[in-house]
Amino acid sequence: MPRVTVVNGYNGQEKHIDYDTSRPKTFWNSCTEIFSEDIKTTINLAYDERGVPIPMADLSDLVDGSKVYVKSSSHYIDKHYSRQNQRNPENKFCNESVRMLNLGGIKVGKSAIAFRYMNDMFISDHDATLEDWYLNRISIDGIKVQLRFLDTRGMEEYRSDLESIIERENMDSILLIYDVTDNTSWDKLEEIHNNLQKEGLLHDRTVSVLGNKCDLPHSSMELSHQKESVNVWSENADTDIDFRVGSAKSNHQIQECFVHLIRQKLYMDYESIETPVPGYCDCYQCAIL
Ligand SMILES: Nc1nc2c(ncn2[C@@H]2O[C@H](COP(=O)(O)OP(=O)(O)O)[C@@H](O)[C@H]2O)c(=O)[nH]1
Ligand SMILES: [Mg+2]
Repeated sequence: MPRVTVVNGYNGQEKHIDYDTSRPKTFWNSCTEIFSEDIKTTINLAYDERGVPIPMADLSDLVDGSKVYVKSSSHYIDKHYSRQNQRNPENKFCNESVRMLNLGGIKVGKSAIAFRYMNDMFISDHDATLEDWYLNRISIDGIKVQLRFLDTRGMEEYRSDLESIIERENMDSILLIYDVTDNTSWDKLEEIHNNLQKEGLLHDRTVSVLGNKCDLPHSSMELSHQKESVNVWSENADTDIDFRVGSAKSNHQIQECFVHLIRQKLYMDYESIETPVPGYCDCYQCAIL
């Protein structure tokens, strides 16, 4: 029986189940049971790391180490969004909006990563002087999200104007990028991180680190050192900073990295959705006058 990591799709909490793939229906029972304290309703929705629904028939393909995000269509948070869609059909593509920017040294692949995620293509020669806004509409775990993304020019020196951009543009999320084949780009990223931390700009924002160009030869010893450092950043900031390596060229972990950051923001938004009081009728068409 494969050991599957199941993730609470409302707050990111992870648990594990040993799941008999020859009986896919038992997947829902195991998840409902393991999350009964937190989710409280019957689990019947599953999504992959990219936020894409996993059809019931594909549950039997899960293998050891698979990661599945689970939810319940009768949970009050999902009901909140489906009511929102019914009330505002014209608004149906943006239940939530996320504003994000990338930061990192020059030539680490910031533009290549943005272009790969937004257009699913690798372009090897971006204009280094451009600063581009991207707009994308995506569905993650059944929630329609509008993503506004700023591809910054990058930095030889730390640019203090970025601090005002982060605040002025109300950025929710920061994607910190370096090049795993170039140690000086890691030093640059550390400097950027330390400045953001000092200015209090990491507070209340979701942050991830992506080591790009993993399709090229690189040192695994350096990687484990960099991963350690990000763990320390997480501890100091008292929040989870995701660390992963990927490649804009081979399209490794790019979508997963963006979706992870967006999910963290969604989890923060879910906290502001009111829990219905027991006995409350959440059918919006009826009103007791
Ligand atoms: N091998 C490899 N090259 C990459 C990758 N991402 C970007 N590059 C190359 O790195 C250079 C700088 O990329 P660019 O996106 O302009 O970097 P930026 O200055 O951070 O925006 C370009 O020559 C890209 O072709 C990758 O994942 N793998
Ligand atoms: Mg660029």
